[in-house]
Amino acid sequence: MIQKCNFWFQRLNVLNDFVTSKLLTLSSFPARKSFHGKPKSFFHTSSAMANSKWDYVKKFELDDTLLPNCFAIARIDGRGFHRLAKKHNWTRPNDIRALKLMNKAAKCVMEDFDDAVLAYGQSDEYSFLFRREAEVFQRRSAKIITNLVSKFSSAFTYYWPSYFPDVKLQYPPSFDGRIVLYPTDRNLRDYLCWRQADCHINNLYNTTFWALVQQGGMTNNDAQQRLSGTLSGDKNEILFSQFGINYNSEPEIYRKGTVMVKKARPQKVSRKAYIKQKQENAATGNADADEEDYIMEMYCDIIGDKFWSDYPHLLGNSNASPADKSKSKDKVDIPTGDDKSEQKCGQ
Ligand SMILES: Nc1nc2c(ncn2[C@@H]2O[C@H](COP(=O)(O)OP(=O)(O)OP(=O)(O)O)[C@@H](O)[C@H]2O)c(=O)[nH]1
Ligand SMILES: [Mg+2]
Repeated sequence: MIQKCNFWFQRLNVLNDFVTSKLLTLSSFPARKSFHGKPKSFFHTSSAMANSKWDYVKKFELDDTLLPNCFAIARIDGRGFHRLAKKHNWTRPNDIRALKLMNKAAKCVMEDFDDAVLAYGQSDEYSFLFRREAEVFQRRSAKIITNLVSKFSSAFTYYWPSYFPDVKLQYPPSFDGRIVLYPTDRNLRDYLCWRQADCHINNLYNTTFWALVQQGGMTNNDAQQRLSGTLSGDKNEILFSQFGINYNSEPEIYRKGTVMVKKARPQKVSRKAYIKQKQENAATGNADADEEDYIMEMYCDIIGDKFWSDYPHLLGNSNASPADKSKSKDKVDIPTGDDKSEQKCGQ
């Protein structure tokens, strides 16, 4: 009996597949698409039943929704860029082509993610700030970071020939990525201070180290010994007295890293309409000037207060409650406590 049932189920499945494929080839038949974009079966039979039997596996997936009302920083970092730099003969300690390529990839990410309002990059890393109210991918952490890191990697590879026209890319580069939440303005600003201070410390060390090696003729080991235990004043002094280099005159992109800021949209224009307009401008004609305006690229200090008072829209309003933004349709009168009639209603 069971064997007979199985036999007929199999027949029905074959018939189902046949009818579905035939109907989908007829242009007059509206193709039914499932959520995932695959054609749905015409009949629901054992395969659907079997699927529901295995549905429980979805329960193993963990919820990774980012907490509401927090800033989210997505940071990417080049994997093994020490090797990538060596393999492609990047100039030491800074290769402007590599830094500009990183900036180009970061700009692609900024264009792709409306909610990324600021980015900060140095060396082989970039941090992207998502505003508190970001709703991208329903704030699903893995979905955001995987899409972001894959966009960054593909842009880095795609635009490589524009920045290294004479250097063939030897192998596909990759990046890691993570998202960290910051609940307060101060926490967020301290995170960015940490990254910019890191840029300063590394760049001062590397500039002095490579001056000792390239211009001073020292071995790597000797240069390392020479710098061991030195403070930043000592390194400035070595650069100036031995090599005539004033560290403060070094290019700002090396000393401070790159900051990208999305311009505040004009009041009264919805975020969606603003972005759409900017994208249309970029696609038609006046792209360069407009795009530059839309995402500003700067090499400036982000540790002090000036940057934050120049661009207050980056932090938004930390006291705004999501409840304030709910649609007025859903508004209900909430008893205030001193309203006697409301209290009566509640009795
Ligand atoms: N020559 C040169 N090297 C660079 C430049 N930018 C980044 N790098 C290299 O990239 C490295 C970045 O540091 P890390 O991220 O700590 O090192 P990594 O090799 O990428 O290692 P993981 O991130 O742990 O995979 C630097 O140490 C440099 O070797 C550049 O402009 N010129
Ligand atoms: Mg790295």
